[in-house]
Amino acid sequence: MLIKALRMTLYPGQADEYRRRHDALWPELSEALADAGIEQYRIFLDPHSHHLFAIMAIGDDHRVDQLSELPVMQRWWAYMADIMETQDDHSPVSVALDEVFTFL
Ligand code: RM4
Repeated sequence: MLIKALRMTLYPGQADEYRRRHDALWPELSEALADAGIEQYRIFLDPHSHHLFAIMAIGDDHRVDQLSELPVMQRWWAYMADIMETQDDHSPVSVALDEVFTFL
């Protein structure tokens, strides 16, 4: 299993709305994430910097790299673009995080 972590950025004042949208994650997107091999996906918010830290546990036989090509992923990104930093194609501005400690 692979652990992938990345940092995204929420616009100030959007924490409640971000949580509301994720509490109502589209079933079609949930299915796409699972089909791509994501076994666990957690997102933490730093309320001071507005950074979102996403941590995913991904199965060995995964297709995570293909998620960005799926229409449902693109629709979700467009839907989220008004509350978080995104690129021109609406994908979130994200920075990969380096793992520096693990306790198992
Ligand atoms: C986030 C962002 C990520 C997506 C999750 C489900 O806000 O759009 O790219 O993986 O939602």
